[in-house]
Amino acid sequence: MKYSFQNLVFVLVSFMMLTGCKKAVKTESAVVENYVELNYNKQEVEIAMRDGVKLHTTIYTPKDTGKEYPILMQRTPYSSRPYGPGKFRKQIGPNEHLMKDGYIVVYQDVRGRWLSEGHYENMRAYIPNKTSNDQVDESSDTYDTIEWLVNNVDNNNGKVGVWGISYPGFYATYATVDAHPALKAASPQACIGDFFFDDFHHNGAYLLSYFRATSLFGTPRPNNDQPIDTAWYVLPDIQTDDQYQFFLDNGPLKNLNSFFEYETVDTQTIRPDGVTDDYFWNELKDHPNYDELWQSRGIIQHLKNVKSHVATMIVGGWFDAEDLYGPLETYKNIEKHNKGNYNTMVFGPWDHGGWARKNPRNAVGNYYFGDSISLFYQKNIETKFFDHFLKGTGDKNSGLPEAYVFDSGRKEWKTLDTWPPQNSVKETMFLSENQELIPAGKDAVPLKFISDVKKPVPYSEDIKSVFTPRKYMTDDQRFAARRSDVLVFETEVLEEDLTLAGDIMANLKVATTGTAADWVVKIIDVHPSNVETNEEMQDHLKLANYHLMVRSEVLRGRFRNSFSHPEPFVPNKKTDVDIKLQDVFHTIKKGHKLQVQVQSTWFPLIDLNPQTYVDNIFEADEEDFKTQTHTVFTDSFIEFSILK
Ligand code: PG9
Repeated sequence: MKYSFQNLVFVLVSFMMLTGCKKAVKTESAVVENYVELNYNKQEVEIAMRDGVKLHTTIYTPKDTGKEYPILMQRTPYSSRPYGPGKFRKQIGPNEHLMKDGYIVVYQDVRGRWLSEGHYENMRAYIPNKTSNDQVDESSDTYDTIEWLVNNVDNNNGKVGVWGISYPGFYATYATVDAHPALKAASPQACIGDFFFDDFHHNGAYLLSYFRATSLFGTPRPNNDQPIDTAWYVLPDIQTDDQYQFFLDNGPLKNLNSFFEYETVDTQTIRPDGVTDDYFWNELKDHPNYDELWQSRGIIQHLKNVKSHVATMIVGGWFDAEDLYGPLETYKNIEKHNKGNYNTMVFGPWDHGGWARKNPRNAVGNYYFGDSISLFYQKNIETKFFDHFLKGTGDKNSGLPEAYVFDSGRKEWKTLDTWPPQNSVKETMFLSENQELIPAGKDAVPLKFISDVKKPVPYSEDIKSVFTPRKYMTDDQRFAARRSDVLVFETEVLEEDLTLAGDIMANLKVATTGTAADWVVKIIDVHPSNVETNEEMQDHLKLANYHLMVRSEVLRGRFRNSFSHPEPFVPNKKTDVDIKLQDVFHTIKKGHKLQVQVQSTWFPLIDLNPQTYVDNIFEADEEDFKTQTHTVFTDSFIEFSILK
């Protein structure tokens, strides 16, 4: 009797269920709940850095000691927990394929966080040309950790990979700077590049929507900064889901200071300098410009000499609200300054970290992009990358392309030899007084709108009290298009597909009756009326005529000429404001329209601009906030990167 494969699997699984066999079955099906405990040993060690500070490090090693394994490490400010014997993560490593293939997986609390000793510095500045062991940063901490691991962990094959999403992604990028020779693969994912352009600021505008996240990094540990295994910070609670009304009623940013005094946080910490305010809130409010504090902590500037023994795969989401600047600039700068390196990028239709999730249906907010996009990435891209460089599998060049990018309009993957694509060309479209986007500019007509500080433009119809904003990146923009303080410009219905592939430059010619203003540009794919609504859609919305936001960006107008040296506007003087919008890969299909919206408030995604110039908006008073009349001239133009 010939047993079919299915029968064999059925017999095997039945046998194991009958015998209560505990060893996890390595099938394609979902991994059993306690897979890690069944297949890995866990140890926790304190690894001494070159300055003597010990970092708490959790090491998962395969129980099968019959072979050697590469090491995959994540360094994190979010804790390497669970701590203590007998407590295991449900999944370890970047994805379950790698976990099941067998790797030594390491998680480390970075310096000054959780159970690691030392003092935490947000986005710790890199120290070039170190001359002594007391000069330490995340590069030296990573180097010292790798040195310890390869010399002390049993059954390791001497090859190390690092990965991380978001802040852990920043540490993965950092690992490539003055990299340890055993570091062979790094995958910074949604990696923070610079807090003045990622997360807490966009082009100098403060992301008020990050308000709650401030304490996460701002509160020093209690008992004078001693290692601790439980969360010590308290996220401020505004006690309402209506963030728009709360922050509008709250008025100037200075009224938020009280949320960051120590009496509201359950800790008796006295900072080393005796200051009792929240660290990070102080830094945000005392450094409104791109000064040495922010500049010194950006990692992008240090990617000029990444050793060629480190293969890099930068991963990001086209609809990532938190870190888009970081992964794009990380990929581009490694590519620009390290010509011989293996450096690739993967960008898909994901929000922050979406590629690491296992839900088979991939959507961002209201918008559905397809099934198993993340699962495809995990199995066929991420696993292939690490297996190749750490286990030597696959052909000589991993078989992966330079750019694995998803066209969010056509909803399909493309593999390209470069990013941006070689056949992507700049095309200019001008704004017109008839709300059109036209290929050739006409006379400069002033289009005016009232920017009312009492009625700022909401950043979404669906504003909730969030830790960080996410969903809005694909929100429908019809609600905004119908406001008199949002200027709308759009093409005719497209007679053929138009593929945006690369960055977008908005070259605005503006004026204001005031002396300060923010400028927001949104790029929108206007859907026709004959499209099927998908299940993710909010009840009151339909996909027919959906105004899908594809890209958006703000520039705080004072920084139009320099992020470090802000300038007021001269009232009523026509002024250039150029805004770079991050890369997109999106086909606006035939039958759709390309639309551009221009506005000056985006609340409370970003804080409200007083619209009268003050040196520091975090210190502005109620009377500084004034409604103004803004003007956009129709010789403003948008430079798109179009795939030919
Ligand atoms: N980049 C993300 C973040 C940083 C800081 C505050 C809140 C979020 C992240 O690490 O997830």
